[in-house]
Amino acid sequence: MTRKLEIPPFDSHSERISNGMETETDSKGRIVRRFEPLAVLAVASEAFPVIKTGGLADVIGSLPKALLSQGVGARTLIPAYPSVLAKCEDKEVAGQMSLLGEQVTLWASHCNDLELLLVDCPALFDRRGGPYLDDQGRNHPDNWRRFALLSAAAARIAAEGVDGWRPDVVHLHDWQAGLTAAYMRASGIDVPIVLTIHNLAFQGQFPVSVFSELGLPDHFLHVNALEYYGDISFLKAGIRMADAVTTVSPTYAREILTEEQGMGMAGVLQSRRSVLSGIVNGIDEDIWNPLTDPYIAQNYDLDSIDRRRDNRDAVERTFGLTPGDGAILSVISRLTWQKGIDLLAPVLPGLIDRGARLIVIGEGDPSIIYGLAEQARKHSGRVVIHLGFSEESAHLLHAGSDIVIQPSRFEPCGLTQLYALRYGAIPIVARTGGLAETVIDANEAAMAAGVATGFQFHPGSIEDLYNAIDRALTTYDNTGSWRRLQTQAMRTDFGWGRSAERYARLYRQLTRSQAGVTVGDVRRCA
Ligand code: NHF
Repeated sequence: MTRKLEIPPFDSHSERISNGMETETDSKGRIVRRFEPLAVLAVASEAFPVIKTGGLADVIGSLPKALLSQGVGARTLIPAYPSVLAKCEDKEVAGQMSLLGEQVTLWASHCNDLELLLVDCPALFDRRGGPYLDDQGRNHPDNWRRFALLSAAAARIAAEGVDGWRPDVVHLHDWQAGLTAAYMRASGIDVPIVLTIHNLAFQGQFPVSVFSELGLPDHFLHVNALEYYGDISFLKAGIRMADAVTTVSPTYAREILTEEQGMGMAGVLQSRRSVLSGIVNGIDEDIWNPLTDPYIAQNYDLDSIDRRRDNRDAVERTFGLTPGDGAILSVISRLTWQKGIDLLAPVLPGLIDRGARLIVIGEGDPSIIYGLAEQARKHSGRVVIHLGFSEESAHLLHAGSDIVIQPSRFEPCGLTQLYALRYGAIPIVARTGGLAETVIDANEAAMAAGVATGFQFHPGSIEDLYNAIDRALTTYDNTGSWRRLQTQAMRTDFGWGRSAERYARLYRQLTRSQAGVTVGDVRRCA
């Protein structure tokens, strides 16, 4: 059974205030904030805990819970991959529809704190492999059709609702949901649309030949709509046609407007500059809580931080590191150029000379993995590579490592550094995107002021990465300074609170204004 979202009802004494929230006075005459209930349809290709390949899933899985406290009830639409159907045992049919020539069943399910809607179309989603790649690591050849179907289903729900529920706002995440905006505009569905870009590198670019299969009006094959350098792009459709475009940190929102970091979309984004903003991601503080985390060897908090030692020992044992006092550095990441993982091999000898040890977990580019595997062979017990990813290992590494490195060349937000801060593992991050704004560099002034939480270096620079590691190891050798850094890190607030409030405010602004600027643009291309 689908549980109905419980949102406090309006009060007759309430009065509307400028941000769309409601106020009322309590028995003592104090102003109490109340919210106008709002229903949001979130559309995405993955959602933790039912399907996860990366940080997107964590955000999709944790934002709805935070939005509830803002009076926003979200339902999350994702494809019914086989693993999702297996995990969501408790589900009921919420609708049947025919979309793009396919018969589709819509399931409603409740999982953890998520109200899920599952788009079930076995012909497109019952596959071996993951959401995007087959079991050989190649893109599913019909990804355009798979995610067009997800988008068409979202547009249908926006138009007709589902089991009596209708969204006030549709919130699209990344290219896989981007075409929803096109389907909604094509049918004149007047529900405000927010698009969030989690990583501009992934644009849903497909040959123009598939356009005729999408069931969209011919004039959408236009530079102001889907057309993208002779191809089509689902992400571009979303950027051009959403009422608001957000990305996952204010810094990344600025960076993607530049030719260097705009990944070919800078011009398109500049055309939507007035509706583009950055809202930094939060983390699920219930799941990522060292005091209650079931995956770690010993629970702890700031008051019992010495207990981290047991987790450190567990990390040594689990990953086969030679035990010792030298700092344990971890990398928990996709092993790719974007993540800057190729910068690590050159700094390893220096790091090992200082008595430090390194664990890398993840999957990715074979040439990068090969380089690291060489180092692991050379420095057995001091450098370990663990191919693959598991939630359990990630939690244990945050709890037992001293330092977590994120050397990304660009990083829209990054979540690993937020988990690290919460667990008292000190992040070393490239000064880019969300990394730049969530970690405060431990320079002399920040240390003296007691606000430092980690170390930053210039993205892409091996020398600067080495210097940052060197600075971190020097600080590590000074127990007092290190403890101050850990204390500051663990006190940082990276819950969803403020960011959920910003999303809610944005939704409410849109429901009041119904901008419609891009609809006009698209019509003009006819
Ligand atoms: O944090 C969730 C994540 C981001 O930087 C991350 C990324 C993918 O690249 O928003 O999405």
